Amino acid sequence: MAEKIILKLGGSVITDKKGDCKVDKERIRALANEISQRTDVFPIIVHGAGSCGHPEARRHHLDKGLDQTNRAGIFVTHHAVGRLNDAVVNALRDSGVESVGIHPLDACTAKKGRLISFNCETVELLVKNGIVPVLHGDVVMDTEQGACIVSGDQIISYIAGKIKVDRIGLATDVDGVLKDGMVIPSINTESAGELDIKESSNTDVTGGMKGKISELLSLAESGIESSIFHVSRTGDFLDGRDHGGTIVTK
Ligand code: IP8
Repeated sequence: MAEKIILKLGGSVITDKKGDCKVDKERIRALANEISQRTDVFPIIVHGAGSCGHPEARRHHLDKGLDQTNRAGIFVTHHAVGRLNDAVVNALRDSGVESVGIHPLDACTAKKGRLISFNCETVELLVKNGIVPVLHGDVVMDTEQGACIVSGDQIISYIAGKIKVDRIGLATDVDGVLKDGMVIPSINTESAGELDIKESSNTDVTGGMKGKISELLSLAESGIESSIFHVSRTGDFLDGRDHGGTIVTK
């Protein structure tokens, strides 16, 4: 039976972060092709927003919640990341991988920026029927602050708590978690505390690498490991080989 995995495609690897919703179609096509060649892994795909969502969310200050001035940001932000989601789904389908987009705005609610509901049964049933679900970071309605931005990393952490998966991998634009320019092969809560992990670019409303590590560490605390590696090593991760990146562990 194929291994069930969660594969996150970082926003910075599938968009040009300097552009305004500039989708990197070539990279997405290459990743879709890579995925289509594997029959022994079945992925649940989650992607970030990159330049299709972060600038919009920042512009409408949705990370601070909803008020009378920023309601249009819901549509604008969701529409931008939805465009990226369509590009990922279309590339997968063009490569022969049957897939469909699942949008957190439609499927989830949050409280103070944390997911409180998401019926993962749809994801499970899609997998059971051989259809790859493609989820993404999104704007989500929030019972306390009106709306919030939920990162793809938070989605991963939530899904992995509900659906049993064999492996979790995050393809990024860096080789892994770095210290003095070198990849740290594994980190846990204790060792991460000693590192100075920076929040990334100021358009990233979900905390960049710092936000990612904190989601993955809480997942690791519940016994679920994950891997962070350079996007060029995605094939190695899919095949279960050494990916040269960082394993986030308990
Ligand atoms: O790129 C952010 O998701 P991330 C989602 O995984 C939006 O942090 C809409 C900015």
